[in-house]
Amino acid sequence: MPDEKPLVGVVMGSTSDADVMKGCGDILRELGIPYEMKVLSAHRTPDQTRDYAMSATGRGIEVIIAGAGWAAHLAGFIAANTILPVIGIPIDSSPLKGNDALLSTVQMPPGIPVATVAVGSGGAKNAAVLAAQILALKYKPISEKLQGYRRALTQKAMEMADAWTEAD
Ligand code: RP5
Repeated sequence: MPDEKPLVGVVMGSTSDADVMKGCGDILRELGIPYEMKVLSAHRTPDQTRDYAMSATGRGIEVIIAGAGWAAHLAGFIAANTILPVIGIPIDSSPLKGNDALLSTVQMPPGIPVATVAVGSGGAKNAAVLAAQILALKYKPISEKLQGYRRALTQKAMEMADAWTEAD
């Protein structure tokens, strides 16, 4: 996989977002999807973020995932500068526990959507799965990996339910 060109661009607003974003990379790797991960900020490095968004298609990126906290404009700013699908993860890094990031990520004006997933680490994982679902329309191996991922989830849930007793 390291030799393959990335299909997914994963960006986060700060190095402090890395713990939350880790689950995103873990699932992309599990599904065999080549990706790149970068730290870019709509507020602190706007020129570099714009360049990244505008060059993504030319570099072979097909989906962008952007995670940010506080007044999170990263996903929306990237969406404004590319027509690639953009998935936004509101990160719960502020005193408002991600409520601020959720609204600033999800409430995009008509015409410039950001597909916003759940707040925090669960959302980071779901962003990877959603990116895979988009890519699965075109790449059969990714579709097969996703189907296996779903089967494993179901299997695990059934095993846990079978092992559970009220005494637990
Ligand atoms: C946002 O501000 C980042 O996405 C991060 O969640 C938050 C805080 O960043 P740091 O001050 O920790 O660098 O832009």
